[in-house]
Amino acid sequence: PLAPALAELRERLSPRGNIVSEAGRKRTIDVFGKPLSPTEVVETICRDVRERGIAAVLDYSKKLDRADLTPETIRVSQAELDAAHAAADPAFLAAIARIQQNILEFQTAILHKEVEVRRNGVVLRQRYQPLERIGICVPGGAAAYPSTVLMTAVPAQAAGVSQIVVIAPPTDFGANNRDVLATCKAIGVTEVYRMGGAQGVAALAYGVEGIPKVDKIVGPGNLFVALAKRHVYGEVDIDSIAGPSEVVVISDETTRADFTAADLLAQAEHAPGASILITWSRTALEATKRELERLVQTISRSELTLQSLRDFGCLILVDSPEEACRVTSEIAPEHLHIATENAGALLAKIRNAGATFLGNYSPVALGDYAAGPSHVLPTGGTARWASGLSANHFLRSSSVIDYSAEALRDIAPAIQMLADKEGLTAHRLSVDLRVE
Ligand code: HSO
Ligand code: ZN
Repeated sequence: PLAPALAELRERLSPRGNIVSEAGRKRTIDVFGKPLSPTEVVETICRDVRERGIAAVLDYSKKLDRADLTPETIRVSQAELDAAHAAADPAFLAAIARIQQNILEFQTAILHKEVEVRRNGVVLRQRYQPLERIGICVPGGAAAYPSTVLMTAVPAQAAGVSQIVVIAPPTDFGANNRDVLATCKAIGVTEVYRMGGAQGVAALAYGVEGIPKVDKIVGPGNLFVALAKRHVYGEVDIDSIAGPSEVVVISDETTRADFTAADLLAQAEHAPGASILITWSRTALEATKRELERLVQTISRSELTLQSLRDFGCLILVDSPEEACRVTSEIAPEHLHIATENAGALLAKIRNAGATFLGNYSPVALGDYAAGPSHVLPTGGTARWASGLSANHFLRSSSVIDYSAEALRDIAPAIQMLADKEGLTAHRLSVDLRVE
């Protein structure tokens, strides 16, 4: 039976420590002299940053990230950004420029356009305006992610956001990383802070001395960043609560098994990352398994990747293409790669997926790094109701209503009827006076 099998799969695929897993919720951490849940730790930190401002941020940077910072050095200086950019390999900068162009082209094309509806004496409009100031969390734990700077900041630029703030932990993979800093400089992001975790999110949400508050916080992060974003939502907007990365690959006998194996390894390399193969071909399944065993020997993080595959990987044999689509839609994966013949026809049967990649020549890495849609995508089954980050998430819509006297007279009875039903006589009066 599909439902219980998928429930078990979902539980197994939600890696330990994740916000959505039992294990993640039960974990305790001792940073305040007693064991607290991750949520309690994050609430304590956020409250403290709200009350004590920059002093609290600096205290937590020291306590949790072992970084000795001052109100001056917490910001990456223009000189540091310039130096990182000047020292960068020109080929790296050329790649950044090319990718920036791809992202900008796609994100600009999908921007919501103003809509106007006109009929007798009535003008209705939907306006879209960019947010003014946004904050981007760039992770800095297991690897440096210049790609995340591109995949969050460039959509914001496409939307017309004027102030883009980047925060990254004070680590070699975070705000001290030259590739990350060179990328910021290359695309024109000049407000970069060395702060991560819950304290970084809280500083952005509430504002602290020298760092004005933002309107929205986006980007991935560890459990503490995720919980802090959830905590400050309402004070500011957020994109989503990101969990560990996942992929479902659907393959058949026309799929190159070595390609598929490499795609599954790429996901597992995020360690943890869930890599799932779904196929109705036993031959394809066996071939992928063989290629996984062969290729895992050749990659640099083979131990971590193998562990992630063991913990969160699976190969699923289904009866038919239809069942493959049903199972996939139930999983609602962050990434879906349909690597079969007639991939487009299968896509029509998929209900839920954050981003879909078609055919042998569209690996997920293409979307991770270069294609144009953002790689910040809904994880953990949230693709059922959430969308990947895009330029439109940096716009607000607001409506405009403009009626003539005649048009108001025409609709007045309907308004009066509803106002009477609700017993709101001043509402009724405001219309009566105008149509008398
Ligand atoms: N697969 C990650 C994005 C990423 N991959 C960054 C490599 N670098 C989440 O979609
Ligand atoms: Zn990736």
